[in-house]
Amino acid sequence: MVRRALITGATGQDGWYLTELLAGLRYEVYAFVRRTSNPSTVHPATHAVVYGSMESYESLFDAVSEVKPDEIYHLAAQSFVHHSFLDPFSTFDINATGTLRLLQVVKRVCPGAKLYFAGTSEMFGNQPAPQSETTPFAARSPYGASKIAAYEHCRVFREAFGMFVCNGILFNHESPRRGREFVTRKIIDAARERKSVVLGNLDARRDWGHAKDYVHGMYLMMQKEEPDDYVLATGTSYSVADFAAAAYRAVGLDWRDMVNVHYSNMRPAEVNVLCGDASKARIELGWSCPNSGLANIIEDMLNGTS
Ligand code: G4F
Repeated sequence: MVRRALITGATGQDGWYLTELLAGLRYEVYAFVRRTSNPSTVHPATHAVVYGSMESYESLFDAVSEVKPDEIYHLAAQSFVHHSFLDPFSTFDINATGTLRLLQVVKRVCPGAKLYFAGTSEMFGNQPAPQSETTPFAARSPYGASKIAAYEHCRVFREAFGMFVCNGILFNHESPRRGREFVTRKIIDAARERKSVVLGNLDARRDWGHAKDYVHGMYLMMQKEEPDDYVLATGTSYSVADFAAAAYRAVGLDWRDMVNVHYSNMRPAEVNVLCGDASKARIELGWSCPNSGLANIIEDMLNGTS
């Protein structure tokens, strides 16, 4: 029996690597894509594209009815934290209400399907590190707040209706397919071209892993008998300055000559230190992150090999 996976947010970084992984495992992968998205970013191994948006209950209903997926990987989101301060309404509608629309559709159309929800370490805000599944949430951005609302709905549907819904709580993960608005890609693009870059807060610390490892973790969560919530993280954090220093060093330049700071790249509220404890995923899922590690991520992003 061929397994069918429906991926929302299939045109993003994680959608790309997840499609590659699932197609390699002989899944039929269906990409749920906004009509405005650039179709060229759908992985070539995609079985079929179904059009719709997280704002449209009807389009979700039609897509899920048509595909009848065994597994749904819900990655679609307004995922740029900075933008969420400027447009909290559409951030909430896409991320929180959109997830609720999908949950309701799955409940009505195929309640036996497994659903993965892309939660995030942004939900922890400034809680002390290391953050794990038992760390209380304390969002610092409309993005984080929208993801907490979605996470809670996923938990409620799991408990109230017995649906298989997993919440991944993923720390930052990068790759050559990372969007240009994120700090790692911004630094890497500048370093590769031997140009200077204008950044915001250099002191913020992030636990950066490689997207390839993290989509594998999503898949492992969905293979469990019982749904649960899992943190995926490397357990090591670096500052934005550390990342810039390492990236420019890799091309033979001194970051102190290349990095400038402008307040327009600062956020009204910052998450200062994210560093995750992924012990539960390592023990219960057998998850590991062999492609992660700062030097490997930087090399991969500079070379754009995967
Ligand atoms: O690369 P970032 O924009 O990623 P951020 O905000 O940590 O969010 C990413 O990871 C989350 C998981 O924790 C995801 F949920 C989310 O969707 C996204 O993938 O910023 C990283 C850090 C921040 O502290 C930011 O203030 O870098 C700092 N920073 C400094 N200068 C900058 C810049 N960020 C951006 N984007 N651009 C700058 O010029």
